[in-house]
Amino acid sequence: MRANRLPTEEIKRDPAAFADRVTSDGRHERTAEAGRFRLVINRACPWAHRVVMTRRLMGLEHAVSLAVTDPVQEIIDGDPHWVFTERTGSPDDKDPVLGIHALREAYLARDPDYDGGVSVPGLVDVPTGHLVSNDYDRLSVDMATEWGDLTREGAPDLYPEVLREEIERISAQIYQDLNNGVYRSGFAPDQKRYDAAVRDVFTRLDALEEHLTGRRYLVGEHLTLADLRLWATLVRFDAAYHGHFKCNRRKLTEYPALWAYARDLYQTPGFGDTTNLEHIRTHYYAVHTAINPTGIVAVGPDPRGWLTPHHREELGGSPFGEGTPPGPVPEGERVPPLAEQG
Ligand SMILES: N[C@@H](CCC(=O)N[C@@H](CS)C(=O)NCC(=O)O)C(=O)O
Repeated sequence: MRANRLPTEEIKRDPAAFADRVTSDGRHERTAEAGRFRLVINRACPWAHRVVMTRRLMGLEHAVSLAVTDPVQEIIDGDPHWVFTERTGSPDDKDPVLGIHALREAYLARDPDYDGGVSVPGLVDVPTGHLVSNDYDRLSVDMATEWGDLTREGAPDLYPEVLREEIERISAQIYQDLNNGVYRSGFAPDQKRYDAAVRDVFTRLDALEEHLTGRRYLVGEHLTLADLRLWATLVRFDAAYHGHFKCNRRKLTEYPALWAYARDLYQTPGFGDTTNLEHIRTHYYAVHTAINPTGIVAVGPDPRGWLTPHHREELGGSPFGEGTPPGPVPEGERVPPLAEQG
């Protein structure tokens, strides 16, 4: 997808360009090792956000460092590119660890002939500067299940064996209708495809509203990767998708159960503390000039509602199951206080 060109067909998603797997036993391409890899993200990107949440919930912050790109991509050779700037903590506009300005340099270090898209999240091998994987789904699943002793004591089981089938079933629906449905709506090339996409979005939200009315989490009694997947879209809904992607039949705040569910997670360590609503609004509205040619960033909504009581604990369940919440966000990774994100 080229976000600055007028859409002529339905949004297409290519398979990940690089998908080396990292596991503690090294049975695939790479072996998990503390300090070896750097995770490059953008705070606006929902696909990257899922990996950041997984990393934090699993306590992998000490093992995999984090590099945050500027919310506004830079046009390089006609295409928008993720870049490191002083605004997001990179002195001289270069990532201090990788020494690069644009993420695409890590793709080119891996394959000098690479001419495909460059996306976040990207896991980079620090010693060589090579991109290891931009497969956000696999990165999340592997961090949740394959990093063994590098994960923290008390890390939750986000992908329990017995629930995997159910997690995958609900995840496929959420991907099609919501995670990607909002993009299909926002980048629809014509009325017919917009109508179909936006119908999918709200049909799925209606179904999830019902599903979450009597239960605290999507699957089982505690947080799973399915919740991370849904929440990454919900937290962006009113700030970006409702206006910018024209998903405006209802706001998230008009769904009692979904809005309370979303607030419950926002207030759980790993969720709100990895979210930057200002980056979300700025990125979507400023970068997608094909659908918002002036680049004017919409002002709302007031973010403070995220901190209001949700009463979802009355439904039972516990966020971390047998595990415990993660500790404080490491210095240098903290997002600004919510009131300053408006
Ligand atoms: N690469 C994955 C998902 C990751 C993704 O789409 N990331 C977006 C940001 S939210 C990105 O980096 N897009 C490239 C661009 O905006 O130029 C896919 O397309 O299925």
